[in-house]
Amino acid sequence: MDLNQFETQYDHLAADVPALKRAIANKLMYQVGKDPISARPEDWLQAAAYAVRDHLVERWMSTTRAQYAQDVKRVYYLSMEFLMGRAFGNALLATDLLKPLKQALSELEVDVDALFELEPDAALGNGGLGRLAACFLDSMATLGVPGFGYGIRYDYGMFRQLIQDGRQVESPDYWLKNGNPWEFPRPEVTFRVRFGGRLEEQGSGAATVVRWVDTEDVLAMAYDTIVPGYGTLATNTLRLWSAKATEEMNLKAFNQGNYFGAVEGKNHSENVSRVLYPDDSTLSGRELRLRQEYFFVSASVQDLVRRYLRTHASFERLADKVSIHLNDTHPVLAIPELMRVLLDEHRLPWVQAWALCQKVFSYTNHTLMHEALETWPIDMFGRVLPRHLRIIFDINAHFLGELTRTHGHDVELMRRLSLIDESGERRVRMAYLAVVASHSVNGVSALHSDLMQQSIFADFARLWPERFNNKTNGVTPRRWLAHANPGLATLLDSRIGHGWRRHLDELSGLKGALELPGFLGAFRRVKRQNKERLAALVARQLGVALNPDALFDVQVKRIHEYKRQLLNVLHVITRYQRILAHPDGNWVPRVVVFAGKAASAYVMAKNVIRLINDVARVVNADPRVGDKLKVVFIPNYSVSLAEVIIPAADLSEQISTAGTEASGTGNMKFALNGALTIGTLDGANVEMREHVGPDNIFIFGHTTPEVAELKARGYHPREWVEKDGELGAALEAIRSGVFSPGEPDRYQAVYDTLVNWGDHYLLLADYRSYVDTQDQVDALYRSADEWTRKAVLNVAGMGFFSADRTIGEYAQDIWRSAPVQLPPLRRGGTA
Ligand code: B1H
Repeated sequence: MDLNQFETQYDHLAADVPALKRAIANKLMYQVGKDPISARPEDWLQAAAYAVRDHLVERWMSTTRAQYAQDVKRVYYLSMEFLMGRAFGNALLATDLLKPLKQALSELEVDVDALFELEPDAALGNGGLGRLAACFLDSMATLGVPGFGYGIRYDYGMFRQLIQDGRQVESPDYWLKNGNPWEFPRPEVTFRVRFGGRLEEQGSGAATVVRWVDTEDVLAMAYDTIVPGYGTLATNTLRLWSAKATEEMNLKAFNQGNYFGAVEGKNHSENVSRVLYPDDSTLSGRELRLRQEYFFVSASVQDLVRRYLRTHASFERLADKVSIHLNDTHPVLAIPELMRVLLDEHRLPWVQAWALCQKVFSYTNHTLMHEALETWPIDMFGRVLPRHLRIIFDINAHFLGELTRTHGHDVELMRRLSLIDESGERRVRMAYLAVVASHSVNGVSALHSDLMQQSIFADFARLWPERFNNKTNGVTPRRWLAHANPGLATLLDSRIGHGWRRHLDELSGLKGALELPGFLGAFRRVKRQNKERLAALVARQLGVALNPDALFDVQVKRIHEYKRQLLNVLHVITRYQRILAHPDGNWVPRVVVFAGKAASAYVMAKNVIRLINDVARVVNADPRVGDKLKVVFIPNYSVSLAEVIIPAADLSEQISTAGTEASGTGNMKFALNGALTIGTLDGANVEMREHVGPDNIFIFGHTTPEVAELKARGYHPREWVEKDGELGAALEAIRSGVFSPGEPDRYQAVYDTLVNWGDHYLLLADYRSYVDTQDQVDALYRSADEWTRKAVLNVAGMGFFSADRTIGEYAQDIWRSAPVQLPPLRRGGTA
């Protein structure tokens, strides 16, 4: 059909209240198929979501058309995780439909706020890495970068955390049970992904042709979600792959008359997209995980090559039109997969295929922790992906050959740099493959990028210094300020205008507002309302009453030893013991909030959760304590919960051992919402100190070089206990069962980890400095205006930490991609 004629055929959507009411009523009737008499709130939610989604579709079509017309360079962001959270609020922000939609729904007699709370989070990620991918999608769209997210449409996302008798219990997150109104299933976009089988070789030498045969195949089917930009027509696409059994799979067993066998086999092959691995910063090393990684990168590479070939006759311009970004090593199989497609399917010579790869790929490292670095045993790898193992061996041979030419026959150097670790069971080093194949390798904060070049990639950084760079993380101000903190957003609008949503640097204008009459008070009132909102949630969920005037001290993130929730607990216990010693002291009332999930197999992390809950139970029930101290563990930390907790925080706990947290992004979200940080000089905290000023952040503890020195000297935790009476008393309370009177030795292992087994993360060495710094926090909180001034200066200094800044740097330095050109957005939505 002729486009111009088509344009006259469909409804160009109006954004006024009557139009929205009509649209919702129509969706409820014709799409959800419900009579308003019997419609449940879930049905209204779906109807409203469809009505709003329609407003994004037109933008989506015009962006896609413009991308083709302008033959833009596309950026493919490959990630095992996209922690998107809820879509509705974000879509309303992008379309500017929040107000009329609320009006329309209330005229339809639907409770709007309850409706929003019904939407499940898209929790297709663990923590920071997955949420960063989501913030990056938002910024790519907002900046007009032609970006595609590629990942897995897990049937089960991050598990739901229940707390039973103080302990974490996992329950499956079947987030799709009511359907997902935000996705477009694309059954016609389906690719075959092959596993197993064997190799057949024909010919010899350079003319060898390798055929990969007798494979077991799975189909990858696409589901698309619109990613709207803010304040622009530009939209992007998140394409997630779901596994479907092949036709053969169904037919084979069916023809053998084995109906149940057929269905079982189908289930088995579809397992590959069943569930997200709930490990954060650890490698599980299971075969299904390797299959997941290959499944989604194979489909993605096939899809992007097909898209490229639609408008190009040869691969000559591939690197001008395609960037593939690897979000950590999880998608690194995209490298041998692209090689396979170019070599085996398009018969490119090795040298040309490899040159293309090196121009197309770039890689971000997110952790230096040994237990997270992916390596796969050769035998498992060869069984699942024989062709790719062969390609990796060939890449290694070329690489080591080149190394010999430039550095002579240095066996030790070759052993260190080889893509295959031969020190024990032979394993493929995925991070090394990423470095060798990419033109850019970046870390996620200045400190982390330096450490990365001094530690895990030291040899490579000497070899190819120009490849390594830093891109300090950022967060999207749309979700983490405009959406999560409407009170502060409104206050900012009145003082510095609306521009900060797209130009976060404009927050620096707040410095000028500091002296204006009434500003500090207004800022405090917003914080107070956010604290009341959180207190209401805690009362509802935990039955604990919080005093909104207390200092809200918050640590929310994955539970991990390196993040040191236990150090926080030690401070809480010390505070408790001090209160008991001086019950009539002039205490600054404090509420200590924890939330976070532990990997299901991480015993120590689960112990920490239980300890927090035990401490909370004892402290909260102690009549001598009252409002002076309350401790809560809020179950099931998630994006939507973070949106309520973070705006309510006075104090943000960012207390990892220096040198262990690659960046952190929660740290940025808290400061952006007016919390002060207590933290170590770790990850992006270092740069936050520079941007908010050293007087406006509480820094404590050993620095990275000091940590190294302490360890080199020989760290003896016992010595630190012996010289600090308060520390000894806190530890003794844990050991002797003060918080587990029914089972006094419940926390013996926790105690031993710290005192007898080496205290790997130096909690005891940082304890005194931490507790003394907490005393300074109290002192400052007593002067409300001084505290608020510093809180405002934190907000004012957060401009740098916008994901827009980060993505601008990626686009310019790494991807060399230009924005798509589109007409400006008119209010009301379309071009
Ligand atoms: C981060 C991970 C991670 N780093 C393995 N590494 C995973 C590693 O499923 N796995 O196997 C999952 C996740 N996640 C985080 O990335 C860092 O710890 C944070 O400091 C950083 O802010 C975040 C984003 O860069």
